[in-house]
Amino acid sequence: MLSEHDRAIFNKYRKIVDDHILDFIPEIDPLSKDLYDSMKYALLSGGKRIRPVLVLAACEMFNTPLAFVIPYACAVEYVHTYSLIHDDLPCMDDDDMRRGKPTVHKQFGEANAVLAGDGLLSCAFETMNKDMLMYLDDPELLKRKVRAAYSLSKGCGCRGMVAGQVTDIATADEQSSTDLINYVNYKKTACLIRASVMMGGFLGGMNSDTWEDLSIYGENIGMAFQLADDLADSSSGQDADEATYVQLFGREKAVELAEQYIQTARNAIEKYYDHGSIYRYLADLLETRIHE
Ligand code: GRG
Repeated sequence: MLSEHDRAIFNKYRKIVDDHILDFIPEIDPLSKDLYDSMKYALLSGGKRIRPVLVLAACEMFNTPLAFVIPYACAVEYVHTYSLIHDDLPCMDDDDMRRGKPTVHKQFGEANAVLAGDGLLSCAFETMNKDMLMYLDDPELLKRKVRAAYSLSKGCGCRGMVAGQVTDIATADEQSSTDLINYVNYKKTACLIRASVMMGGFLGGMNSDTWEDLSIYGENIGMAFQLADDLADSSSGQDADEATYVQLFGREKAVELAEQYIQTARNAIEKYYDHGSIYRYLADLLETRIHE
């Protein structure tokens, strides 16, 4: 049962992301208007904003001012949006529709879609670096921001999401094993979700005990998130030829495993529940989704 209180807090933060999502896109020369239009199209096409809200959880958990966190929350959504644009391309998943609308390459052409992804990825790091410039005289606060930015770099890059996508493609024709599926799910999906949680923690100045708890939460929520997505795809007949945990072991086992991840995530953060409605809500929401 989803708590109305937690849902209201989650929605409040989601609206904050919606209100600020274009704020950090730099002014783009009219000669490059296609770039702005395609990035804006993707950013405003109805994402759930789960990753940026997980960054903003720092405001609730550590009482961190919104202005301190919002550039980093938007940076994560820029990275996530880029990954979806590239994932939809004909050379990858070749999807025509996302969130009920034509994908970016269908709307703006393939070259513009590649460039919109490149633009968003660059914007993410430009946004964080520009913000850090304002803290050069405050090493303590700057440290928090550098750590948050590094967390995103690691989560989305060559040891995280991009690595997962490459492995997924490289092993598409192989007989899948549990280890391989877990590896791909961890890298492709959980790394960016964990990074979002950790970014919030770094920005909020977490201590080492909290680091451990948030890391466990982020990792397990991330793994459950991918299983929930696979379960939803299997219900709708999508990705029927993809090797997923659901394909390999069936829905019942996948639900059971997702429950285990969700429970581990909950155990890690329940002691923070007074200030952790966002974390709890996402765990509850995922639990609802896997039983749909
Ligand atoms: C192309 C470098 C590169 C990476 C792509 C994220 C990814 C890797 C591929 C997308 C395919 C996919 C379904 C990955 C699993 C992650 C996932 C469940 C994405 C969807 O996230 P949501 O549900 O999306 O948060 P919305 O639409 O709400 O933003």
